[in-house]
Amino acid sequence: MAEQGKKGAGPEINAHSKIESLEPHREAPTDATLSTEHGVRVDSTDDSLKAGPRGPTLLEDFHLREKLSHFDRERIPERVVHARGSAAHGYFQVYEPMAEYTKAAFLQDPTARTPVFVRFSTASGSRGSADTVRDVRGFAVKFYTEEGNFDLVGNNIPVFFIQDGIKFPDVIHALKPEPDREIPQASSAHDTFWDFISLLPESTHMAMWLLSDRAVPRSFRMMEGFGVHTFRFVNAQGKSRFVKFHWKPLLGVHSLVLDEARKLAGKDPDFHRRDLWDAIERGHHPEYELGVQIIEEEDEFAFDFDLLDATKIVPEELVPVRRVGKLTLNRNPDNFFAETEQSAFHLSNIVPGIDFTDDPLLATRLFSYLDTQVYRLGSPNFAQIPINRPLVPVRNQHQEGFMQQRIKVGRVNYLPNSLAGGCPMMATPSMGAFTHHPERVLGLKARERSDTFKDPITQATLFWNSLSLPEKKHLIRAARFELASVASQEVRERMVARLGEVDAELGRLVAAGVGVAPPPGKPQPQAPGKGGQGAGKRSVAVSPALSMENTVKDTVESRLVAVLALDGFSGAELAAVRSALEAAGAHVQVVSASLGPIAGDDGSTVSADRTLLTAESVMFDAVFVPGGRASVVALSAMGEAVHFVNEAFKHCKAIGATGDAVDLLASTDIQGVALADARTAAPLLSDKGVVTSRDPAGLAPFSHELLRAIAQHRHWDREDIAQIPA
Ligand code: HDD
Repeated sequence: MAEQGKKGAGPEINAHSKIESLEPHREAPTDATLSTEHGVRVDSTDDSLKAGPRGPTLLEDFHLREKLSHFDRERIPERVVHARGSAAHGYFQVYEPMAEYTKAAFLQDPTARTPVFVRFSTASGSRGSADTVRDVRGFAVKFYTEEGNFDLVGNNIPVFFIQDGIKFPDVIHALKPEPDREIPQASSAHDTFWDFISLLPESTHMAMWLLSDRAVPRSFRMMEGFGVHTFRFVNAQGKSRFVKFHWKPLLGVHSLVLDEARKLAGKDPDFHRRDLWDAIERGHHPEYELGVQIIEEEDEFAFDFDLLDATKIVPEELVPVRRVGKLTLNRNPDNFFAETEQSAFHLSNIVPGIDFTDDPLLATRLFSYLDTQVYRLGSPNFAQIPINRPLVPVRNQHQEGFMQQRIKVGRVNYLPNSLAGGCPMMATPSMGAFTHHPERVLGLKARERSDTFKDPITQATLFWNSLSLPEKKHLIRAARFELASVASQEVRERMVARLGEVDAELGRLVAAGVGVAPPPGKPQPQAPGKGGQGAGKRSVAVSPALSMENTVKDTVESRLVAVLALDGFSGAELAAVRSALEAAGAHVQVVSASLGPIAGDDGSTVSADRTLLTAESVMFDAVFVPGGRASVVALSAMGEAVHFVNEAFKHCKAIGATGDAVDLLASTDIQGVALADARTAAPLLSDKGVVTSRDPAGLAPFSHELLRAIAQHRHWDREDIAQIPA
């Protein structure tokens, strides 16, 4: 098995030069004169053509008319869901040939790099909505393979609200702003959403994920992705196996806290978009391993749930996730509209070696995505838009349509034909033709749901049971927040009752925060697989893989650290700690009273990157305050600086202070809470992620300890400290 967590395998390609040669349509406006769309050069774009300097403006002004009429048509419909998104280019590389399981060409050659375009998104908000709202995140990957495009259109949550796509419009209508008042934007915290969820038991498992920290990711770079449905792998011999797809971020899975996410939605609504863009520009290329869970066809009914039910996971403890390759995002789009906005993902974009199953949710998606692209992009020729074009030749008899880009030569546009020698010919499987897996089907036509789909609670309870204590507390808080935003007492009661079915204590604790009586709770004892399919089947009571507590916590790579400093800061302390942070891959920004140079106590200067007006603790992963008496005294007197530290503490982030700056902590609410003895002369103290040192010779161990605290991501043991008001 390939080594897991491989970083930066293989030589770097010059992504741009390669892509430019593949994509002649990518143009940069260098060395060019302004022209009309028809190539006529323009002498002025500042004044319209007038009869005399005071007008009137003449209709004859073709440049003016073209400019305005093009502008008037700049908007296209936003995506009906997942309208808010951000994307990046990159490549995928398999670790070892997967021929035993699939004949997909892009999964065979470890030396080959398959170009990809990945779009991350929120689901509910409109195109201009905030990034950090509580929501599922889209994780859509377009692989431009040598056999055509393969789109893996997943989410950062491994299950879905509904089992059958016929209910998709309903769940989205309930989630989106209410139709009479168009409120609230990008938020599930309202009556219609919880009304719907409380009436639809199958949504319980997904609702639990939505209430969990997974729904407020720290970064697109720090969340998992899931194909959700069970797909098939088919090998060259035609043998089929079931497969579940996963994306595992090498930086681990990390979240924001609720208060932070809500503040960011106002203070930096582009937080995730900016994070993705900046990380790539800084060379911190996001990396995710492709994981597969492979299940033999004989095991189709071995589990206490149905593999075709998209509201269920296959616990990793039952079927391990095998990491088979790596996705690296190394290039930002050149043009948001042309690439990110016009990208059109479609589950039917599939390549030989991968196939569908009878999951009824998947079946509906196979229709909906093509349909939505034709509407949104305005023409069946949307596949000719550069970002959607495969890298392999396209040959078919499709004709005409709006914005047809191809000029097809000749008079033969039908099959069969003899006048064009029978071209284009049919391909055989050995030539790479896609052949549908010959699955035997037999059934009576009916609008029905399988009995094996009728256990909405067991896996919701599994999820709950697998969370760490802090994660459980966060989920309860989130549920209280969501349901306390619901005016209807009846809806709150119904939803709390459902949570009580998941876990009696969960129901009781949420009830206590939303003004409803504690629910009777879950019937005890609960046999696995209540739907009748459970007995003797493979199941687990706890799945450690579901808890973010067990994620990667050994790296600070790309983490943002704020350094609070004013004139008089300790030059030696800032320099030593900064270089340790940067050597470990963190990105440091100096936050000061104003932009420009600030003077250290040793004659050194640093340049402030941000000011206390533009930078807030919610935008950073950690904060470090170097000593230097003048700097510390002035910072202690500045409300913004004290608030910065308090808020970072409230959000459980690593905080470091050296020398005199340990006294700054005494001006904050931290003193007496985490740092009872911070004012002692002890050389190095580290308590609940607050690291201090008064020892000028101890900067190396201090930096080491601070790095360790940052890598932990958050120090949840602080959360019960009520005194911090921020
Ligand atoms: Fe969907 C977009 C993910 C169920 C219909 N969906 C869309 C996107 C993602 C997902 C990531 C944005 C793609 C992009 O970045 O452009 N959707 C999912 C997942 C689902 C799911 C993981 C369940 C497993 N979706 C689903 C169903 C239907 C749709 C059941 C309809 C029957 N989804 C759409 C859509 C969208 C879309 C309306 C809107 C814009 C688009 O497709 O391109 O067709």
